[in-house]
Amino acid sequence: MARCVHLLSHLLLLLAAAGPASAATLEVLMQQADGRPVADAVVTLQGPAGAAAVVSSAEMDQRSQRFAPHVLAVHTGTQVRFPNSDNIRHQVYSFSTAKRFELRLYEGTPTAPLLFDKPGVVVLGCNIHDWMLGYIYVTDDPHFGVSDAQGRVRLEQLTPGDYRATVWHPQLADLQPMDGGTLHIPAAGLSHRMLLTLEPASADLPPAPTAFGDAFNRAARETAQ
Ligand SMILES: [Cu+2]
Repeated sequence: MARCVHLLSHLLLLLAAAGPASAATLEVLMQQADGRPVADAVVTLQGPAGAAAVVSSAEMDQRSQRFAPHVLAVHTGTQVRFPNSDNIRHQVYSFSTAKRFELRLYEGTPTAPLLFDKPGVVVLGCNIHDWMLGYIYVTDDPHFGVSDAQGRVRLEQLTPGDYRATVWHPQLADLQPMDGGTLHIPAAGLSHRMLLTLEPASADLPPAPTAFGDAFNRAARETAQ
């Protein structure tokens, strides 16, 4: 009996030691078929129960007349602040069913953040600057991340096991999420490459100064006459 208890305590010690060390890391590389990295791709994971990286607040800034970040991923129930780092006014709105809103002309950060309480894609625009386009991807999945300029997403503190991956990017057909398949993530972690087929991007940059365009169009009209 004493021996049995001794074995059991030994086993418990081993399990305790394995606890934190068994948190695995997933590294995803998002690429197009030709090898170009895909930035701003969201990957979300559903999987075995474990510590979920639920963040309850986030920020969608406006800098140089663009949304920053271009794509923000948040968990359902997150409060999002909309600071304005530009010294001009913006009027941010969305007609998306997951979150319909309009922030009246403002400078600086509106006092109250907005609650994103439904999963889905929220397309952001600005009434003043037509080219401004941003996205908030709201997910029920406990683990998620957005790829950087090199196409990399890193998800840490995952319980080893099988996960169901979902991928989203603003240039996927019809703005629909894509099934990312099942990923078996061992305790040692996993590096995984995902291929995305993207539609052409719509510009989210300010239009080029029009002086040249106007002169060009005038010259073209005159030539045509
Ligand atoms: Cu604006």
